[in-house]
Amino acid sequence: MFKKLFGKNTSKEQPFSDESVDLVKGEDIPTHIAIIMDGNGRWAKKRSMPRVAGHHEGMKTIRKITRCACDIGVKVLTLYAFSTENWKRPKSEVEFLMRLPEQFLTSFLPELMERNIKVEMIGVMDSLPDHTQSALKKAMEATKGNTGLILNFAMNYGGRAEIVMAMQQLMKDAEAGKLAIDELNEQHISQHLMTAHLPEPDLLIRTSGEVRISNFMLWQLAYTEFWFTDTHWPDFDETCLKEAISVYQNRNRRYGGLKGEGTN
Ligand code: V07
Repeated sequence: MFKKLFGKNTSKEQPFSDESVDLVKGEDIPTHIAIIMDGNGRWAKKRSMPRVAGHHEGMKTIRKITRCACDIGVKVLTLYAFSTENWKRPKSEVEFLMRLPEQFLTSFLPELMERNIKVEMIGVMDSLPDHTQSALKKAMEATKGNTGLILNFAMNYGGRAEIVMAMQQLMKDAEAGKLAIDELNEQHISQHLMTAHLPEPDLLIRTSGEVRISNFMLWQLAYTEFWFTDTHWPDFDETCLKEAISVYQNRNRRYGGLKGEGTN
């Protein structure tokens, strides 16, 4: 029952066949995939390496998965890179993490341009270090004319904080007489989130065995399919991504086109 509900990775018991990977080539590719990239520290610990080595390796996985998502025809890839909770980590680790966007972009920006990928952010940029903010701004600026995959990084992001900010704006609108309280609806809230211009995620992936959403895109995940795997983020690869998409496609097939008609 649990496996049925959550599609937990069963690849150890049932080797994932090439035949099922082929499903990905068909129709019904998820438009928007969101990923909680967990397990970098655990990956490093297993190898007696410092946690930061896991983060560095995790960055390489982002490149691999971005390329793969782009090739498959995914339109939006949202990656949870830094949560509002992550500030509680040791100062040296936070400082290392804040250098990763610069490192990533220095080596990967040319390929992002070649592949017509647009970099976007959700989260509160203001409280990030200046050097991190400039790297992020530079990447967004350089790729703003690109029309392919949207690579959306969640940086200093928290789902509840995002909803609070939307509500603050809506209350200001109400106070200014621009919105009647009785007319407040779900669309108003969606349109005031940082993802207002994006479709909601079709598929959420979380790596490394934790089965929770940890304050990630709380509003936007209302109808999203969830897929959890025990694989640590640095070990996540193209086959894992295709397996997740294949599970998503099979679930959707089972709905028989009834999705959005009150069955979910
Ligand atoms: C971070 C590496 C991947 C695993 C998860 C946590 C550690 C890439 C970025 C990044 C962010 C914005 C951007 C370009 C790259 C990143 C942080 C952590 C904070 F425009 N990886 N990565 N940012 N990790």
